[in-house]
Amino acid sequence: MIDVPTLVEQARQGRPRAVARLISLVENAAPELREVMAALAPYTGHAYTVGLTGSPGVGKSTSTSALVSAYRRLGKRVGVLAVDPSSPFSGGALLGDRVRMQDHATDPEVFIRSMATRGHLGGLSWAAPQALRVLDAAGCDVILVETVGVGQSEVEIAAQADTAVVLLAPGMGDGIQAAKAGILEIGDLFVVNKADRDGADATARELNHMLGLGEAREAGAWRPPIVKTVAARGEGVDEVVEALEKHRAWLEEHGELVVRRRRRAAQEIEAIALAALRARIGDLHGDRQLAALAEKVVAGELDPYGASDRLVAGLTTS
Ligand SMILES: Nc1nc2c(ncn2[C@@H]2O[C@H](COP(=O)(O)OP(=O)(O)OP(=O)(O)O)[C@@H](O)[C@H]2O)c(=O)[nH]1
Ligand SMILES: [Mg+2]
Repeated sequence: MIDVPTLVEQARQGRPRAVARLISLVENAAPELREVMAALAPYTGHAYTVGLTGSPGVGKSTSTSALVSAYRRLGKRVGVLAVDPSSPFSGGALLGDRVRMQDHATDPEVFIRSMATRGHLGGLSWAAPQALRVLDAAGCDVILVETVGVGQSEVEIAAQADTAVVLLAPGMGDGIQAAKAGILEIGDLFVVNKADRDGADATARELNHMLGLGEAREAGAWRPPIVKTVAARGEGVDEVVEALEKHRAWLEEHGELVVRRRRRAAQEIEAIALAALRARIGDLHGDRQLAALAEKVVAGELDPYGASDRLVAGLTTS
């Protein structure tokens, strides 16, 4: 038996084990989640979330770790959610499952968690926002979400943050790659990392050109800054924090913060509803009913819309 009220209370006090257990419930799509989320709801809405995305190897984890240090110097409690499509579930390790994060492994004001994307029951769009809720209720001032900028749902997770940071590195043909993946348009802030390497200035110029940053914009519009960093040495990271704070202030000033959060909540609700519907179709009809309908469709006795109507009608009448 899981004592949800006690777990939630401990998580609110920032106890790492309780936070880890709650996120495990999210990963496992545990039946207690409904109760957990209801209990957490009044304590959410405090954290500022920052999504970091970019091609594999551009330095997202290194930058995230450097940002954690920078925010810790400001006395902030920091959460990190690394959404990692390549690694299997780490199964509950809250701390230090990535080498780069070891620096923070013993800091009680830092919560680090990685989540695998593949094989998750409800999908990433279902799980990631709920993990964020746990970290938010645990009193994190800032939550950094690292996702690899490949795959639509990974990019979406970053885009749903209060501020989306797109990282690039010189000499990887990255500008073009990023444009293909469609991640440039989500950037509120661009970081050209590995500025210790040749070509950082050229990458920044190319980016500036591609984004049309030199062109005139509407008064009051946000103009995404480009910051050069050497994350491995912590260089430029304070400038990134400064740019993040500016964007956050802009969001608040223009009423955009609440707009973004409502949009994020709408997507979250939809993801949960879709998962629930899918589960209900499975429960009610099982494969048998679906197979019977498929048989009729193949035989030409029923069209797929009619078949779908029957499936959905069964959900609402019973
Ligand atoms: N020269 C240089 N190397 C860096 C810099 N930042 C990170 N690296 C190195 O780049 C490599 C990849 O860094 P990560 O932080 O793991 O990159 P990532 O984007 O998180 O990688 P994935 O999560 O695998 O997509 C590591 O070997 C880092 O040490 C930098 O500013 N300069
Ligand atoms: Mg990484």
